[in-house]
Amino acid sequence: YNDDKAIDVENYHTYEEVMAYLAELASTNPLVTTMVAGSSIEGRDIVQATISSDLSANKPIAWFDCNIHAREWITAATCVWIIDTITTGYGSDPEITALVDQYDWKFVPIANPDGYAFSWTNDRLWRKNRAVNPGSVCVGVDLNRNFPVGFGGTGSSNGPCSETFHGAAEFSEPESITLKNLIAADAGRVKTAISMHSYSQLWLSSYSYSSALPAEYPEMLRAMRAGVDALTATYGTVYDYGSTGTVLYIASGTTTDHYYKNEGVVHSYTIELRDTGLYGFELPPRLIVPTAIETWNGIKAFINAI
Ligand code: ING
Ligand code: ZN
Repeated sequence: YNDDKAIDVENYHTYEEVMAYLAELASTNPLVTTMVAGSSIEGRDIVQATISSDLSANKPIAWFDCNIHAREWITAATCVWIIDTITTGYGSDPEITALVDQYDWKFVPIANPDGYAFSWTNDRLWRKNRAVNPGSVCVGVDLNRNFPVGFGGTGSSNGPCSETFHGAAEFSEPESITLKNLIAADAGRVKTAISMHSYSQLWLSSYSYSSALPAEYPEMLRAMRAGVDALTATYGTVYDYGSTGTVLYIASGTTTDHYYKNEGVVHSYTIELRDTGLYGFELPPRLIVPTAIETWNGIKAFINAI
């Protein structure tokens, strides 16, 4: 790999390594700025990286949260790979140059730093954050059940020992407040907000808290189809797409419903990356680059379609 970089983007990296990569990028590449958007329960920085060719232009934004679930390592790896590809390609790759001239690109590569760190050191399959739950021996809140739309409803649990524990109240967790604040800070400019998850190979829209369909669903379907068609055209990886409540299952209190329903981001999606269960959350490193390439091809086609 390129020795000039703090990390090799074709491998998985610890929280500290990813943060070092982002810091180095911000200090060496004029397109990149980083900000500490918030702190986790255990005091780790939640960092947003922005790629912009002109911050003063207030362009529309393509926004991504990655690794809100600790064990879904392919999501941070894919977001880092995309950051690397955009920053490397700007000025030489015409399609990337056009996409950066048209949009500001913002990424929260590790939205759940404590859970991510814990999944490296203690439990590879940890999902939640690392909140201490009063009155329970069980740790952690499912951050993707801690948002307000349908909070506490179907597909979430009020038991702190559950993998889908919604927390004591909506926005009880600093990690979910941080994402909420980032989207709200760019209100009116966020053209698309995408939450990266794994695994299942799905491109999902609202609603997730019910099987009802949003008013803009035909437009969402058209955009998702454009993304999935280009993704699949890359290596033949099969994806399904549609509303979360009809394609996957009902889940209340999710990011995607919040960005759509409360922040007015029509093109709000969850992408469930590879695979369909052979390796599951423990996708081997050799599959990072193919996963990232096909996902990026899908995102490019999707964004050119909206
Ligand atoms: N899947 C998501 C989860 O939080 C999901 C599925 C997506 C639910 C979008 C709701 C909205 O359960 C994983 N793998 O985390
Ligand atoms: Zn997930």
